[in-house]
Amino acid sequence: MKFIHIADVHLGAAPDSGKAYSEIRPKELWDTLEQVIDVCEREKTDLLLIAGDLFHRQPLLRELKEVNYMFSRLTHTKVVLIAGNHDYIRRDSYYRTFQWNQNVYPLFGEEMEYIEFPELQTAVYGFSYYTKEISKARYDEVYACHMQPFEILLAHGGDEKHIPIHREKLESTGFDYIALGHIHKTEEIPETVKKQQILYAGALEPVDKNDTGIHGYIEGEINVQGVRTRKVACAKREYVPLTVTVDEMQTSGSLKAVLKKMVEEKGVENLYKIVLTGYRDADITFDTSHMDSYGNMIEILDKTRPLYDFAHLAEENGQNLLGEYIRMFQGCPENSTEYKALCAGVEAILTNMH
Ligand SMILES: [Mn+2]
Repeated sequence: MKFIHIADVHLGAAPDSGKAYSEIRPKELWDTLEQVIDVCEREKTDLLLIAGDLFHRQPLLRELKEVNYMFSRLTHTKVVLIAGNHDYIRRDSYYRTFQWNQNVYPLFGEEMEYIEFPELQTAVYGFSYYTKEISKARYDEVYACHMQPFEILLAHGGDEKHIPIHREKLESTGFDYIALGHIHKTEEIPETVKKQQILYAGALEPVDKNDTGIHGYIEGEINVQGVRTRKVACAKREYVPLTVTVDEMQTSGSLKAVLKKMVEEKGVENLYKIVLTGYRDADITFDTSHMDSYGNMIEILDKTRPLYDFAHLAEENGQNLLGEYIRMFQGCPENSTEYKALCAGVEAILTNMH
């Protein structure tokens, strides 16, 4: 039995609005889902498992029709999904009444239910969110009923307000595979075969600047030997954290050129979170509002410190406040709070003196 596990597609989200790429970003989320569906069709995947938050908010009727059309193109694959905390089954949710194509099996109950696929010797279990938050550890009480040789659980949550998950409890539930959703972060997963696997797919596409790393889906196969899984990257963009160390030769202009080159090397399609560190020339301040050459820098955090020659400054200002101030901090280590106070104070005094 071959499956593909995705989660947190967040259709309808518009990440980083106001940036150069943000207008096409909502469409990209749909395109990537379509790509996954193409893979299912090409590889004759038996089950497409969607572990919650297919939508970022309550789905519109036309969005459900579009998604259903995409699913209906699958000639072999069956689709099983649950609703997560973002697309929870609200009283007026279109999820309640929508007529899905016959190959789509929503597990939209508030209590645990399962669907059996005897031809695949597989049963898939799950329940959906009816509220935005569920603080009860509901997965602590679930178990496989052994209706079929292979049993899968779709589960969504893993933080305090969204069904806290205790891994050791999940391990004793008897499921062969637990397809998790909700945590967007992805981890490198080496290809493995185990009797049981419990995995987060991570967001299909990164939708928040904290969703760093390579995103995609999990491809798996279950047979009598166990569960084989492998992570497949397919997201169009990646949030890349970058730390750039400056030196006293750097000016705003030269730093902008350095950043531009780094972005070109790591991909102009990616999104960057930049931290500047190191010592800059004490006369220079970096104008970070004009450094985003490609419009893909989500944030630039300037943590650089001015490079003062404190000994020289103290000597030159033997008799005044500046000299006295510097001598007060004599010998403090460079990463201490005192050192920070020294730098900030010197900067303030110098600004006042000029
Ligand atoms: Mn979620």
